[in-house]
Amino acid sequence: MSSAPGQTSGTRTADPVSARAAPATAASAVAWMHTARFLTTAPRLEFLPALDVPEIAFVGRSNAGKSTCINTLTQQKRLAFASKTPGRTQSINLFALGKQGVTDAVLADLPGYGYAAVPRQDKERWQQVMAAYLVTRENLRAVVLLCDPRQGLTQLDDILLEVIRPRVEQGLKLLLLLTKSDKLSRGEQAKALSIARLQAGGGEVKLFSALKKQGVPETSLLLWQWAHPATAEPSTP
Ligand SMILES: Nc1nc2c(ncn2[C@@H]2O[C@H](COP(=O)(O)OP(=O)(O)OP(=O)(O)O)[C@@H](O)[C@H]2O)c(=O)[nH]1
Ligand SMILES: [Mg+2]
Repeated sequence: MSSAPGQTSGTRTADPVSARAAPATAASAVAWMHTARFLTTAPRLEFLPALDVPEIAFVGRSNAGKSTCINTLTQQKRLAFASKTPGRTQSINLFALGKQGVTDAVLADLPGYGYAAVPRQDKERWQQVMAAYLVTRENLRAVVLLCDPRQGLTQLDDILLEVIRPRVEQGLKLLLLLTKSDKLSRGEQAKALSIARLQAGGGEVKLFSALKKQGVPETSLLLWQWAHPATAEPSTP
């Protein structure tokens, strides 16, 4: 990655008119996702640039599949760093979305939590950074909480849900994404969905597989709608 922490590559943000112009079909949402490009990386919260476009954060346990999910949604092999080794993502990485180079939303890939081999001090530091990000990030529009349904929600996932609950009550969108669904039978998928719906506290729940591309159009469309609330809502006569 060539950019120094806190540095952003040149970006124009969308005016409300161009944001309204995009059609809301799954196919166009998938094409929108494909426009993703690296924006910046921040080792600490204070290096994150203030932005005025909607931001969608990908959070979850280390190894849950956050970076892989971003690469799959954006159809780019190595936009986000994915790895078999938990703890691969160490900084907050932002990716800009929008056609013709006009940024109308941003995806944030966050380091995972709960990886046992990370020293306790680092873990606690990161949990504080994460909580601060989720509570204070002004343009945060949606949180995608990724969870491997074979493990279910962990204690740290529950804490995260508690941290964001006040913002969810005020309109922050939440998607609980059940990753690696290719590892589950159809019956196990249905069971995982119904358990997760009880846990999601009114948030959306979807199955996702990077391997089988399950959930890609649905998730893309949902994120597009959340990033363009004025356009996505049915117009009143
Ligand atoms: N079978 C299968 N494996 C997956 C899927 N998504 C991710 N993986 C694998 O899970 C491992 C972790 O994926 P990452 O995307 O790096 O996970 P992460 O949540 O970004 O991890 P951290 O950066 O450590 O927080 C990798 O070996 C991926 O190949 C999936 O849909 N199916
Ligand atoms: Mg990662």
